[in-house]
Amino acid sequence: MPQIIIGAAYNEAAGVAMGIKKNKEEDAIAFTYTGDGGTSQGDSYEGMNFAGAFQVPALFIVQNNGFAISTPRKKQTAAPTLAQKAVAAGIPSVQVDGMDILACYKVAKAARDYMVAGNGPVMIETLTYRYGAHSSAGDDPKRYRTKEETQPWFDKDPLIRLRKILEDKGLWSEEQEDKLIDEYKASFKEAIKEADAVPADKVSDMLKRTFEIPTPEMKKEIDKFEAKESK
Ligand SMILES: Cc1ncc(C[n+]2csc(CCOP(=O)(O)OP(=O)(O)O)c2C)c(N)n1
Repeated sequence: MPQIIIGAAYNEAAGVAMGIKKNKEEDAIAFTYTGDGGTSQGDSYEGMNFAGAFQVPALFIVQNNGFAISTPRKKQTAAPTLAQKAVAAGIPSVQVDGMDILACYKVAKAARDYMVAGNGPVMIETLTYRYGAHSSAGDDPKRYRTKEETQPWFDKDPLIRLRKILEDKGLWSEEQEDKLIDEYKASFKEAIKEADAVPADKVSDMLKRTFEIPTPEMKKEIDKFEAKESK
């Protein structure tokens, strides 16, 4: 489930994991992602504390890409690593090269196996980098970082590294890649066509979906928009 309040998804994951434990759902875990900035927000500590206290199968993944929008990781916390924030909650944690797909897979699988066996929560900190802006709404990375700093990360691009490994093993070729790219381009075009064909949502419908029983203020808003939309 998407969560715009950064760090808050830690509480949701801990809650879902509690449900999994109570319902004795075998083979299930709850997992959530946040950025490095998410771990500077109080909710993430609460979520980890809850998960640790109740030993529920919640996997906390921190995508440490070095920046919370423009705030560098070093200015956000004095903690030498983000992974160690979990240690205080009694949660085992690990740092992994987030630019290495196979290393990430190995660590994630080990964490999942450990949790499914009933061992409680885990935290994984992936060390990575944000290539572009935080969002297209006014963030310009040129204002807070240099090309010299950025370039070494591009050289470690996980997709290029994985392609090299697969090619070395004879499992992938340029022809296969070209074919796949063509297939994706076609399905992308198709998806855009389908999305464009969906009728535009009405504001009143969006408001009606917000609460099962609208509050009096919401009801006024719905009436206002319905009056406008019927013109
Ligand atoms: C509680 C809360 N405070 C502030 C914001 C505004 N905000 C949105 S994203 C963000 C930074 C998030 O940093 P990080 O998790 O590292 O994401 P990244 O910049 O790497 O995309 C902030 C402060 C928010 N969404 N929620």
